[in-house]
Amino acid sequence: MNFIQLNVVFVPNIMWQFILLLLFADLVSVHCHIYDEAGSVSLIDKIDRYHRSTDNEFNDDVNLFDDHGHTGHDDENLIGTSRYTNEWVVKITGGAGSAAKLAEEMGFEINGQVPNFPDLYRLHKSDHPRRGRAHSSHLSRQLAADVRVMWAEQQFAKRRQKRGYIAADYRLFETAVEESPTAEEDRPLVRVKRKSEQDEPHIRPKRYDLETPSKSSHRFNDELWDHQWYMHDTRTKADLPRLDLNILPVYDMGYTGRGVTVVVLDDGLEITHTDIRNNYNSKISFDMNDDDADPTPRYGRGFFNSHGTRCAGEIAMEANNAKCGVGVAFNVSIGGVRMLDGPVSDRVEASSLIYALDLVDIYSASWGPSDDGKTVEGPGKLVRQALYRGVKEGRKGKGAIYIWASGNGGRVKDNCNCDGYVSSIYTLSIGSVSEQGDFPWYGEQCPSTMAVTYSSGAYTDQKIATVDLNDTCTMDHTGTSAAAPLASGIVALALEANPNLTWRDVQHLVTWTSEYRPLKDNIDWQENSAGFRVNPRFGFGLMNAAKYVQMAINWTSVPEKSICLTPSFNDSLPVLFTNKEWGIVEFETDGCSGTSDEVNYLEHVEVIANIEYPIRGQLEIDLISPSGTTTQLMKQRPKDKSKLGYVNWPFMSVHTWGEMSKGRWKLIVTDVSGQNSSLLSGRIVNATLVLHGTSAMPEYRKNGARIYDDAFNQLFSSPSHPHKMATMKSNRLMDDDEDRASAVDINQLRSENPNFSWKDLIGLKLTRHSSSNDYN
Ligand SMILES: [Ca+2]
Ligand SMILES: [Ca+2]
Ligand SMILES: [Ca+2]
Ligand SMILES: [Ca+2]
Repeated sequence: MNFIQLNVVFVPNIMWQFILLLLFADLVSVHCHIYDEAGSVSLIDKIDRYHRSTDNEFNDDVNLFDDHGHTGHDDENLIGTSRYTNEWVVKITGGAGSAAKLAEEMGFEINGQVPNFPDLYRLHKSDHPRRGRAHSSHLSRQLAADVRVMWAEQQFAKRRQKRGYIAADYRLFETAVEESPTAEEDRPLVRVKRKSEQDEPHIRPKRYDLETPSKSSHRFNDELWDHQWYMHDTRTKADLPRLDLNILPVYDMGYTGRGVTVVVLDDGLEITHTDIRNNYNSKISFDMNDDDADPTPRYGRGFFNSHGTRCAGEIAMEANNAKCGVGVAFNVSIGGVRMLDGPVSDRVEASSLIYALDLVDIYSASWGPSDDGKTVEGPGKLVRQALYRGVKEGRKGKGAIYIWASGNGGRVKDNCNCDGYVSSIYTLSIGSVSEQGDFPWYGEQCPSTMAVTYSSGAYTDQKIATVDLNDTCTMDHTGTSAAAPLASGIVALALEANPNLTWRDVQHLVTWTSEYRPLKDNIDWQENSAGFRVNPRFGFGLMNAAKYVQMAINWTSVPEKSICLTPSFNDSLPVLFTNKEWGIVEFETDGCSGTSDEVNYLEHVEVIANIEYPIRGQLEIDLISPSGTTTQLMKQRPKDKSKLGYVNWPFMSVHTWGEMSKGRWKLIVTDVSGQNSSLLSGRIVNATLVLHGTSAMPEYRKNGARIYDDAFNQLFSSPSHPHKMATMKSNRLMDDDEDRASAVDINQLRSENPNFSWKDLIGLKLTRHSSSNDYN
């Protein structure tokens, strides 16, 4: 496509952007409040409106229909296809009576109010196809033209992918089952038992190990407990890589999730499961797909619709009942909202995200737009409102916690910053790390990821144990789907310890307590100028439950947040660039100093940009902060050949967390295709830097920058067992002084043995964890 064509395509947008930009310039200079039909709206709402006032999603949805149109090859992963439904969501003034009258006059049936959204009603057109390819814009226009209607939007079914079942991994798994004598049944539990017989002699702790609290095989009688490697330290030697999330000390502190409510938004929840039923809370559960109170999944062959139940089990399996395993927060109150097993529209997602908002502490979501490496999709109008309402009104104003799986598109080099659910500042997005401490093959990179928990990795790596449908258990839950619920469980433990944590405290705690050390052998770690170590694969690192909860107990809430908007510094927008020469936009900011929007200490940073280019996936976008931290906002996505560019897309980063906002920021857009052929050119039409943070320094940072030590890799010690501290100390000395000559290179081991597993590491000394002082 040549440049002239591009211009034609984008002219309306450019005009529109220009208007918005003017509006923003005005806002920034006078810091005024604006008003809409709902009354007073503050600047923060304005940001939200800015995000949601784009026609970007619409373009991309069109793109989904017309460009990609991939269907069916992995049907089990794809929930619905993109189609317009016969439902309109309409904002109507004058109450229910007025809405009913309007519906009747216009030939619609009214299907009630959208719960939790004042003045929003669901209208159905029964003589209209339930699913149609085309947008019936004439009907939308007809509705919108009525004086009682503020806006009307036809709902369409989005593609939604569960982030658990990964095609390649899955095929391997099926092959393995076929070869086994019990192939006729895909009941993983059968395999579990056989595996456990085989492996037990190797992992049974030695006697002296049992004296340390971390050797906890006998703590619970649950059948999968010994296989929940990510929950208790199964090492038999102190110098092996640590394989757990440090959860047991939290139980020793007395926290098990009691009184905290967590809802899993997914394809249903088997509420009668022996290991779930005692923790099940019907008040926070609902079935959006069938509009009833019972979220029980629709049963089918094999793993069909087991995803939500599996995710819920990781959080809420009952402890010590000899059934399946132990949930991270095993006394938590668990709910399920069934919403993935049917057309997933903006309305369905939004209603789910604030379902029982007055009762729910944590919403856990392990799904999202297709991880196909070419989709750019963010939340629709209602979901943006729902997330915003969630953090503002949830938990009596402290904010609901949204925990999101970062995506499984690593195989196709997808980038989680192309998923607006994950990159939203309101969601705490969680990626995976394998038991080897490696970034898994399915993992997606992006600087909005906050942390990782353990999950599946290479085929030989262990997976996650949890419940399965029909009152069974499994050890084969995988992907970032399995990682996010572990984080939900950890945050639930912290909310029991300190119910006053705000949604932002929960994120700050992640930055302050996640572990860099177990992941340090991976590339691309950097320390930002505030002393936080960050990585586009792992965020701030591996979650450390005990440290998280311990810090949470005496936590001082972070100051109120503010938002400082900075339009680009360049006089001469748009900035042109080609595949031979990059484009740069600069932002000069004083952090809105002296105003109510003052931001000195950064939290999230967003760049909302309009970038035109003939091949979207060839663009890499970097942001350089005033203190020199470079954040890769977008990496190359070879599969993304879209000509649409990025339209008002918010690129989010947490890599400058804690840094000072003031000074000059640089945005650099580069074509990385290395094409020598014909000249390709594009334009950065506009870009706005959005700085989120506080004017005062959060309390927890006042004693200096974060100290990264090796404590996490030591054998466990807890305050209730002070005599174990000595052991830890001596372990540390051993680590430092160990004869490194005999150490083994883990990568070499792996290359020599294709069936290499973590169990092969037992008894070996490894080079990868022997150099402990490189940062101290
Ligand atoms: Ca139902
Ligand atoms: Ca159990
Ligand atoms: Ca993705
Ligand atoms: Ca997020």
